[in-house]
Amino acid sequence: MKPLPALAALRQPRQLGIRLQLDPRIPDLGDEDIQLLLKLLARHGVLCIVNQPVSPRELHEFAARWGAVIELPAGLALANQEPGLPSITRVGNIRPDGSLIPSMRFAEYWHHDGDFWASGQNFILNFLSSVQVPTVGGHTGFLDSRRAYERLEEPHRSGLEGATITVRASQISDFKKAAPHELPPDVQHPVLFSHPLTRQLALYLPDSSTGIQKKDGQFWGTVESLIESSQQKVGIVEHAWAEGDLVIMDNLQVMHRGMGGYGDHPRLLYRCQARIQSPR
Ligand SMILES: O=C(O)CCC(=O)C(=O)O
Ligand SMILES: [Fe+2]
Repeated sequence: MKPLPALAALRQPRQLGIRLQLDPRIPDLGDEDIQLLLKLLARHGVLCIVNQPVSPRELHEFAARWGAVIELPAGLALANQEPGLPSITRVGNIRPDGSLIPSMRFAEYWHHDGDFWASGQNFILNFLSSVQVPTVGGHTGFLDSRRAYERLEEPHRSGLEGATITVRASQISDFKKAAPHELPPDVQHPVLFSHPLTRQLALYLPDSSTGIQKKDGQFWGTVESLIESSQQKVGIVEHAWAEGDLVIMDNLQVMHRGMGGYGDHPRLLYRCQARIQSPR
């Protein structure tokens, strides 16, 4: 899809992910531009702003205009953060000194970033800036969890009312090397929730081995089975990165995953996260 100017994109019907071409550089955007982008993000779930290479500092400052920037402990950030700027995680396989981390595998399963924070604290936006694109693989997948709710048939829909999923950070595979003090406590999320900006219902399907508990405490099924059936119904969008892409994603209405397949080809994305306080 050809990238659109932001105002034209506002007239587009909802679709998962939209490509934008912005004239000013990201650091030069005004407050009203950010408001417009937030509206677009609330509608489309993912924005890809093309041709916007940014430094780690610029990415941090841009994210800070949307919400409170999150600084993760190293053990929750691949132990590969930008030196002197721990809010920037270096996603991929390149260390700050340029050396390659062999056989890197990260986040190659469907998830919402921030699902280990308590409900109300998990409205997390990701800002991913593509620095180095591997010659093979390395795409990122997106799954529309709002549409997944809309496509949910009875009796599943009512069966999931009041259902919850427990997230144990210690069981998240990417956090296996985290020190115990870096791991947040267990949290429980409702599977059905109303998005704080759009008020649309969506599914929230965090990574959890404990499965989905119905309102009456009975086991509903595994999270993987609901993700799998959602994926079959709504499909996925696979983003093939170009250098300079700046992708913003709303972790409440979209799931994502690394699609892998880049072996030891160099791949680097800068990632920053900002928390939006949910309006009450
Ligand atoms: O590597 C990817 O494509 C996705 C990584 C990811 O899940 C993240 O940065 O939050
Ligand atoms: Fe992620």
